[in-house]
Amino acid sequence: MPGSVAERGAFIVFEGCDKSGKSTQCSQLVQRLNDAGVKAELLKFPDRTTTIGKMINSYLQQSCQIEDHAIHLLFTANRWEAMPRMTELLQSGVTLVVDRYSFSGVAYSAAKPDFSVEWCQQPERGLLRPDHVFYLTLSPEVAAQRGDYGTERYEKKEIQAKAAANFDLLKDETWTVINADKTKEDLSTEIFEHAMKVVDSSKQAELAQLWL
Ligand code: 2DT
Ligand code: MG
Repeated sequence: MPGSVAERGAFIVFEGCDKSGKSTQCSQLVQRLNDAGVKAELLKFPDRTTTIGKMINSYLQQSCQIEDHAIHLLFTANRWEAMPRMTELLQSGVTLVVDRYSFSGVAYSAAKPDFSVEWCQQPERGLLRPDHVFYLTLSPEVAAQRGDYGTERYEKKEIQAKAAANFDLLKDETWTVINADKTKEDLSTEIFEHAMKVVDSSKQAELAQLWL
């Protein structure tokens, strides 16, 4: 079209506690978007494949200790190192579906004693701001039915409950809270329909920065 500027992709994030089905929903959304002719890629934080990500992986698997402030900053650095590539993909029209982001960074670190939400947000300031966040919540009953947590650090009821309370503090108008007690198929249809609207409304919008 003459005079039209290139359309960018949408930046869509999934947040929620463990076992909320985030990863499944992320993959299904990418699949459905691609099937609908929308170029989309799946990303995940922490990205355990980079040098920083490998340190985070060892920490989560409890094979090393890292001081609480230091690990918080490593999780953040793991996002900063991804910014150039994410910006390029979005600018080139690719929609990014991202499994966890800064909100997990803040929610889990601020669940530790003596950590404030504000302190945790500070190093995240200026990262790319998502166009939309799907926040998957799970009732404690359904969470219990889904079986035991794994053995990674943070996979404990008390920490998940504190993280959930912190997520609630971070919600804004760009979030949709989705009750994930429903079947996978119902959820995935609901999310896809909403995501298509986000893809549409993000095309001409400027990329923005988080918490500035
Ligand atoms: P996964 O189970 O999704 O791989 O997450 N976490 C995650 C943080 O503490 N800070 C962060 O910035 C991010 C992205 C949540 C592994 C765990 O890491 C936590 C669960
Ligand atoms: Mg996990």
